[in-house]
Amino acid sequence: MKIAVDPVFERRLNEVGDRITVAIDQLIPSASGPEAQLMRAMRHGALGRGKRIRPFIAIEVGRMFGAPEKALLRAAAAIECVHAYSLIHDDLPCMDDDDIRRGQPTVHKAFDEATAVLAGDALLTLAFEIMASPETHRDAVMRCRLIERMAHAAGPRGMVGGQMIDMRPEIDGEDPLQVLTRMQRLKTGAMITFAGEVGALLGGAHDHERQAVAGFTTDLGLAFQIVDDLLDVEGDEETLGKAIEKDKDAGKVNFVTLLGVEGARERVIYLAAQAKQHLSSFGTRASLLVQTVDFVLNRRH
Ligand code: GRG
Repeated sequence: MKIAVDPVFERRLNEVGDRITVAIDQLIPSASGPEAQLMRAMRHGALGRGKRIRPFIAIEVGRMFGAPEKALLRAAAAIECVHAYSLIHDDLPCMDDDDIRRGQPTVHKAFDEATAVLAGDALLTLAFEIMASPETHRDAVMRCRLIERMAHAAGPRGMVGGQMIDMRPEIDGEDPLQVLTRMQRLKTGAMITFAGEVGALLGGAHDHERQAVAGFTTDLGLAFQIVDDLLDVEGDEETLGKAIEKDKDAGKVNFVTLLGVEGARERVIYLAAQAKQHLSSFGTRASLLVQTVDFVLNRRH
């Protein structure tokens, strides 16, 4: 499964990641009063060493269709704020109860639980404020579209719905692989798919182009989750920046427990090839996105 990741791709991913970090830092308000702790907790949760893969997808899909850079950067920053919120809440004792995230104490450990809940809430609402601002796009119809799609991807029919299934899978009588695939599609897949959609919408892509991008992000999202499950058994905690064997310890079903390590690897390779196939009609314009697939396959954190 090892494919060398192009250094040009890595430099581009790092560049985008740095720009997103700076943008979010500037978008989180500064405060000196009693609410200053909230802003510190938001920065702690959002500015750590994340891969910024969702913003990268949004920006690179957008560039492929000639979308305006400022709109892309702000919308991508909003996506990363939603992601950061989800990680903060996912780490809480009432959910996954994790102490380490991105190689540093989780927000409720560095601060306290109430602050972590509020920091997550504030990042989520900040994301909508960013998307709704005329600074992101002058056309109100486009802004409404982005807001509606983001709410859909993050909400009950997307990430939050998937998290609920993850907490109470109720597999009785159903095919566990089907339940798991649906859960993943909502919990992890919806925001990855939304990232591609943002680039396509802001770039004015045609319907058939948007469908190709959606096919790519759907397969990539599933591959991403299966790799996450493989890293849970094969990764090391220091590189991952979080605890491993969490699913095993919690007695949870995941793609590796259902398919086995080899079966999971085969599934990832199949999905990766399919994800690349969706991009074939874009030719060399999609080469960075094609390399994103290899990056996801090779990721160690
Ligand atoms: C609590 C509302 C709510 C939702 C939680 C996305 C999510 C839903 C939880 C994240 C927990 C998790 C480990 C999910 C599996 C895959 C995944 C999304 C990993 C984290 O994303 P990365 O690898 O993280 O992109 P970085 O740190 O690189 O940004």
